[in-house]
Amino acid sequence: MGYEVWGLVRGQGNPRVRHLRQLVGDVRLVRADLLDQGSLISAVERVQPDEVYNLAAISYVPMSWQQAELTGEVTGLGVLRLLEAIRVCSGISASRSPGGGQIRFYQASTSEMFGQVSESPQNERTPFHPRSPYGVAKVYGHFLTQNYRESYGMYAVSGIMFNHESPRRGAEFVTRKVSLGVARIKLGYERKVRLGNLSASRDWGYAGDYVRAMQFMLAQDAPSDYVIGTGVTHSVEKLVDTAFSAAGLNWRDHVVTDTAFIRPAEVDRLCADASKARDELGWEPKIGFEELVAMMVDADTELPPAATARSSRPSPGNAAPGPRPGRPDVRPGRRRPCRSRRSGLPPGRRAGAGGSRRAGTAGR
Ligand code: G4F
Repeated sequence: MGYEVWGLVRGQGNPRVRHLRQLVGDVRLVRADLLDQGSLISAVERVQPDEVYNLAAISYVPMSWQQAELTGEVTGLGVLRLLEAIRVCSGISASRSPGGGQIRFYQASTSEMFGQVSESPQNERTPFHPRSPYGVAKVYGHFLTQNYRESYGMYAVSGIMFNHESPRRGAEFVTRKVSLGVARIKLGYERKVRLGNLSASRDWGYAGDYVRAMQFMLAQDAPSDYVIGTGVTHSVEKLVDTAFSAAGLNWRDHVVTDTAFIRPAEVDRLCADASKARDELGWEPKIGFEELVAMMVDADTELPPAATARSSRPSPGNAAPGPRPGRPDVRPGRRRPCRSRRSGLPPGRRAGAGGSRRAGTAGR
């Protein structure tokens, strides 16, 4: 694709490294940690990137109540350490030097910063009201990126990304939890999937489309922040209905609501106004909601049996830490014959990228 991509990995004997090598064998790896300033400076010195994409975070919102301080350190202060590493390695002094440095920086900001929204849809001028330690930490990273742009003239931008999904999504997030649940039920491994708030609404898009937007953002003449989303919002209940229908199942036979997954403070409804990205970047999403959900259900249905058969029971790591009043609502289920649907895209398709540049990505 014209890019030489480096990924940042942390920790001793990190088991994800082997998985990463299987998925994207051509990505080169460099060791560093967002908690360790010196290691980040060394990584930037070694790779000499043209572009740095900071996708690293403790990104599972319920986890941010359980480990609020660590979330602040990684998701918030990690942005500061990465920007400082770029600033130091670029030789940018403490005084403003417009256009200083060659390294372009992308920060993964999030629609969670809007939280309890004051207007809908949300655009780049919508005020922030985050509802979780994760959202608060992301607001810090967002404003810090803007501040380094204004203070040092660095090419540093934020993409305010609404929820973006794919067959590679972690199993703790609701889209993948549902697609895996559907696959397990369809294949006869399980009968139920336990979920929290079905009335929350999200603007869900395809991750590959959003990666394309990130690349466009770093290719502009002037740095600027952009909202990235589809402009179409659906409830969790609609997601569930669409996913079960794609497999020929009725969700009401299989979905159990469980207060363990209700959050202490919820973001009720998010919807993007991405008109700035459309007008200035020429960006538009290519994959719609139904196609995305069918892609994820298909991919999980075709996983090797060992992967699909794993238990999806709530664990301390994926249940919300909020109050747990009452008992779970458990409804009797029954099996239905299954219908298979193919999507036009291969599962896990990678986003396209052009040019001939070195990109470093930080993912946690
Ligand atoms: O899939 P979710 O966990 O995603 P959430 O909280 O919107 O955050 C994701 O998107 C953000 C925006 O891009 C990112 F910044 C963030 O890092 C992450 O990638 O939950 C979506 C909705 C919530 O309202 C939640 O309460 O689904 C509701 N939900 C209902 N039952 C559930 C469940 N969420 C999860 N994870 N598990 C459930 O059982």
